[in-house]
Amino acid sequence: MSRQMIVGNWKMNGTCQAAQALVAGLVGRLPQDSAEVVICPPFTQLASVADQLVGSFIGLGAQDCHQAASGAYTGDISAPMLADLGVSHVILGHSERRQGHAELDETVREKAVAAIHAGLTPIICVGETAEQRDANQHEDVLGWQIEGSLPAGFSGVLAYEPIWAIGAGRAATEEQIAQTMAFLRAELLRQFGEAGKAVKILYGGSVNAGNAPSILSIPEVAGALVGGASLDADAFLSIVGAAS
Ligand code: G2H
Repeated sequence: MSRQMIVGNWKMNGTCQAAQALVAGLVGRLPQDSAEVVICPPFTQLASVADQLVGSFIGLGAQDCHQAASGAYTGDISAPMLADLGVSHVILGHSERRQGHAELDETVREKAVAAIHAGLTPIICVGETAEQRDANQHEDVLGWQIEGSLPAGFSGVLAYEPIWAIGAGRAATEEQIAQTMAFLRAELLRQFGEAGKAVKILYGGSVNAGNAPSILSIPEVAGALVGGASLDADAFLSIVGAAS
C-alpha cells in the first residue's frame, strides 16, 4: 500500500506571520519516511509558505481555484496561478464552499478539470448532511456527488467529509467511516471501472491527535483531511505520526 496522506486545511485563518511560525514548527520535524504531507494555507499565505517549504518534504495546496484559466472573474484565483506559485494540490468542493458559495457538482467538476490541466492534484470533497444520514440517504447523496463532481477517469484524491462531523469536535464512528469508505470504493469502481482503483480516499471531519490512530487504521482510509488540528504544529505532527 502507498504511503498515507495527511492534508492540513487551514481554512480562513492566520496572517503571513502566523503561517511562518506554524510552518517553522513543521519543517525539519518530519522524518523522510513519514506520510505524504500537504498543507493548504489561505491564498494570501501561499507565496511566503512556498518559499519556506523549499527543500522540505511538505507539499503545498490551495483551498479552491476557479474553473477558467484567466479572465474577468473579480476576486478569483485560477489553477495556473496556483501552479505558478509552486502549489501541487487543490481542495475542491469542500462543503463550506458548496454551502457558502452555492457551488454545484458541475462547478466542482469543471474546477477539477482546470486543476488537472494546470498540473495540480485535486482533492475533491463529498459528504452528506446530518438530515441525509438520519434519513439513510447518505449513499445516494454520495453517489450523486461522485457522479457529478469527479471528471471521467479521475485518479486524484477524494475526501469523505460528513458535514455533521466538520468542526464538531466529534468524528464519525469507525463503523460509519469503514462502511462509507467501502461504499465509496464500490461506487468509484462502478462509475469509473478500473480507474476507480487509483483514487485515494481520505477521511475528514474532526480528526485530531487522539482519534487519528484509530481512523487511520481503518481499511480503505488512505489518509486524512485535517482542519482545526492542522493549525497546531504538535497536534498535526502527531496525526502525521499516526499515519503509515
Ligand atoms: C473538515 C475538516 C477539514 P475539521 O472540514 O477539511 O475540518 O477537522 O476542523 O473538522
